[in-house]
Amino acid sequence: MEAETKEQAEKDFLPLLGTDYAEFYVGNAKQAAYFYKTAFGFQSLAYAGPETGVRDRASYVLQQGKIRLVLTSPLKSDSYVSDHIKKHGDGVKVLALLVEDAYDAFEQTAKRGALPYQQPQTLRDEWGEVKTSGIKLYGETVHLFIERKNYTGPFLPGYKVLQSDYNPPTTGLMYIDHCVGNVGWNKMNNWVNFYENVLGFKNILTFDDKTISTEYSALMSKVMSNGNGYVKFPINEPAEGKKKSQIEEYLEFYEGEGVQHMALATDNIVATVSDLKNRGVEFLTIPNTYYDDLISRVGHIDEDLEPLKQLGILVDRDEEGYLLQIFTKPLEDRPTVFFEIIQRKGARSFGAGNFKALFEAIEREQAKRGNL
Ligand code: TYF
Ligand code: FE
Repeated sequence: MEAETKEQAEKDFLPLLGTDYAEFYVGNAKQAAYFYKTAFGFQSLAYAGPETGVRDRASYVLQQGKIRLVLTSPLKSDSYVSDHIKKHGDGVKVLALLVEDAYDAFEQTAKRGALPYQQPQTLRDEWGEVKTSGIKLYGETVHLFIERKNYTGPFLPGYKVLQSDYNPPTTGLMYIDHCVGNVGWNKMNNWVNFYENVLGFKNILTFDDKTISTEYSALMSKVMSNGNGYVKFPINEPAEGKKKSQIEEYLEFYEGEGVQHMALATDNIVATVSDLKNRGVEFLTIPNTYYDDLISRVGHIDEDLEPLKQLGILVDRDEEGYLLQIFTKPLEDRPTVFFEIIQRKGARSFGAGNFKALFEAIEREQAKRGNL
């Protein structure tokens, strides 16, 4: 057998099978679960709290397609969850990644410089065992590694199936396409290096302050992807511009670095967004003039223009195809986390052609809040 090059030997040190779940720390998980079920069509999956022997918090696990959200609230003020909410408001604490081997994931990343968040442990219940470990990410956000190949339970040991009588229909959301982090001034490359060196990711796209129209926006962004492309984490940092960067506004109100948006994929964005709007989800609005030259800009698309225009859905094309996307307003009173709804039709990019229209829409919201 030929000798393996160093690169080949290194390349699969952290095989990721996908995103296992995203956990939000929120002030009132019961109400948050109601919101994500009612407005976004998530389904009740599991629960942990006093009724299941957990004394200090309540966690609701919701699912739609492959997307799992966990909503966790503290039951007392003296709690790491309370501390997190007091500082950041509702936000994403955990981005959990599905791995083959959670002990090895910890060892491999720790030896490459990851800061430990949770030592590897094995959790057991009547459905088998789950192995987990965790490392620190930007701000107070963390990555957990989840190994569940010997587990048949609803979620994790400690959780029980949650049978709810309230089950609004789904809205067609299928999987998490990407999760974007906002980091501090000049910190983007630190986190790019972290994803490259510690997790073995690659920088697949870069938007510098020249690519992004300088007139309107002031941010830089690099997209990090793992080897199989299942997991993508763009990183934004603020840049100096004429107006206050949307990233700066986030950092101010989140009181630190954290997850800015999660992009949720659908295979019928017109149906999904119509449904979400009818359920009260609020989206950023784009001027009608955006649609005047859309077809000359992106060429033929399968969708009728009129519903896209009615709903405010954006379209962009790259060498491989096109994508449709739209952004919700912030999901909290603090202008922090929001969702993107995305449908990919071949394109693997992130909608750079929409940045100007999108950032102008964000700036109109910033101005309403007095933060521009
Ligand atoms: O994830 C992306 O790159 C796109 C566009 O502050 C984007 O969704 C980039 C930066 C930003 C908001 C959206
Ligand atoms: Fe995005």
